[in-house]
Amino acid sequence: MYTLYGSPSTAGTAIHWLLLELGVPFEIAMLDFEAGEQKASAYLSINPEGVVPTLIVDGVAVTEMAAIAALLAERHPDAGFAPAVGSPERAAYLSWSFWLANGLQPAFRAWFYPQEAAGAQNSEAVQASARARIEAGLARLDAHLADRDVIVGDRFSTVDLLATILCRWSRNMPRPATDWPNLKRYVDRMRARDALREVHRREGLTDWING
Ligand SMILES: N[C@@H](CCC(=O)N[C@@H](CS)C(=O)NCC(=O)O)C(=O)O
Repeated sequence: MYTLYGSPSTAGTAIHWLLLELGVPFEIAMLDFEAGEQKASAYLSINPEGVVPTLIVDGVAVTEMAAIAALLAERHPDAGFAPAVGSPERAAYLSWSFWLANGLQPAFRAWFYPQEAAGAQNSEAVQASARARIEAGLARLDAHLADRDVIVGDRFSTVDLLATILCRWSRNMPRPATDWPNLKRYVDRMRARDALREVHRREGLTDWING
């Protein structure tokens, strides 16, 4: 039994979606961001950054969305959500996972929390730079997907899950991911997945999922 600490429409949604894809038993603790529950000392003791997601695995708190996704894929190899260690696709899997977590995701953090980088007075400049980084990242994904259905190899992996969630975060931006034609087709394929539709239902998210 896993316990996921999340909050609707956040990085926690990615792990919620993955748990549904895997069909494993889990319970979920939804934190109230309005009430600041993610910064309360009880939660900081399991996630010192005060962010979601955190997944409790065998009594141990695991943090970082991409790390949790890779760990779950590893713990449930029959699902085939990560290429096996030593397989030809493993390098691409690691590179894309780290790039999404370390390259693209921080740009979204800057877009949604622009005051963090240089104070509220510089939010506009931070958002402008975040937007440029996000659009460059989306263009890179779009080019990669020109002749492919998924990002790594020929089957769905946790890289697709991370990429799809980041694409979703762009939905209200000046240029959302669905503005790029290959990404639009890709996101539409992901939006047809039962577990992604189910996580929207469970988290009460009504926008984006139907295009
Ligand atoms: N690097 C972290 C970032 C997670 C993150 O930024 N989560 C956001 C929601 S998408 C959050 O918890 N924000 C609340 C806050 O910063 O107070 C991860 O990948 O898990």
